[in-house]
Amino acid sequence: MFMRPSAAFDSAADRAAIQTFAGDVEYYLTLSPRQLPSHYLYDALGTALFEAICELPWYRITRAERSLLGSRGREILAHIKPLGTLIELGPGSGEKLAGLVDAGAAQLHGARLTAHLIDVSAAALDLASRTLGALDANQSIEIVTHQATYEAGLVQAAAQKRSPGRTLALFLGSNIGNFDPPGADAFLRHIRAALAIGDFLLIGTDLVKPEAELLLAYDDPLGVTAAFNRNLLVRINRELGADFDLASFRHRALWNDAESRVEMHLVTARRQQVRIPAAFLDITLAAGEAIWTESSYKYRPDAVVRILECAGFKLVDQWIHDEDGFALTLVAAT
Ligand code: AVI
Repeated sequence: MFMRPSAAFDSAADRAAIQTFAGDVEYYLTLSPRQLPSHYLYDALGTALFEAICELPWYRITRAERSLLGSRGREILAHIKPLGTLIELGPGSGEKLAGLVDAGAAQLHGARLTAHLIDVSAAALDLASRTLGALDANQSIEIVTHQATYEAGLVQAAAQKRSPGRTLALFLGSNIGNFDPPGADAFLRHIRAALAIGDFLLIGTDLVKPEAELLLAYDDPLGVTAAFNRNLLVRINRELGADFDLASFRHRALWNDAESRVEMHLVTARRQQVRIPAAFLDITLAAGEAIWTESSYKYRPDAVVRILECAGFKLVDQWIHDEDGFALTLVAAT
């Protein structure tokens, strides 16, 4: 029987997470085409590599969003009167939410706010709480963290809401782009269900742009995105005892115009047999065969509004970063 060396020290939660990972790997790697869910890209190294991607000159999402939140923060918060509660799904370092609160401070008049931060990563929640805690002392923010999936965290945040005033939920970073259209619709409806009529959602979305620009963002000359992608196999080798030959996998990014998405794949240069003991799986990959690891949907501004309307919101305002092709859209729950 396959035993990982550190198994004796794992908590029950760690073991359950490994089992879920193994089950997903077994299911998705036997689909045709073979695939792996993109949320598994984010172990500790994957998260660090993603942060490095955000600093690359060719990946403009983070910078464009930061710039819009800074320049339009005041206008954004002016729509929400009075603001009582913030809910951020995936706060990262907390720097974007802090930027918005900072930029819109004049609109808040020192109002007491509660910020619910939702993430599966305890480290991310800790960092985001410290970033928000370091904000101007004139702006009092009570921080509540939910170490949970977005769906579970939304339910918890809605149940615990105490502050009077409106709620603003934030789903930034174009994270909605990693959901396929039915998944995006279902997820936006989850957010809507956690809000009351008249509450708000601010969502960041990367926009369709010339193919060459998109491909540079997802296949950068420094190879950071390639490392981010390949690390998924490193993780499977480490956590599930697999024997993927990493050196023979090439990172491939392609623009699928019909589906309006950038896809990331890992392509093996040679035929290889792979054993994944913890997933009870043996597979043979043909030379040139690909494993599809991520989709990143790109939107047109009106398409963003349409998907939000379908999920029970109405447009309040939309701000576009023309140079970098990025949109922030503010909608109200109807
Ligand atoms: C987190 N997500 C929005 C990123 C994206 O652009 O789809 C993940 C990423 N994949 C490759 N580079 C960045």
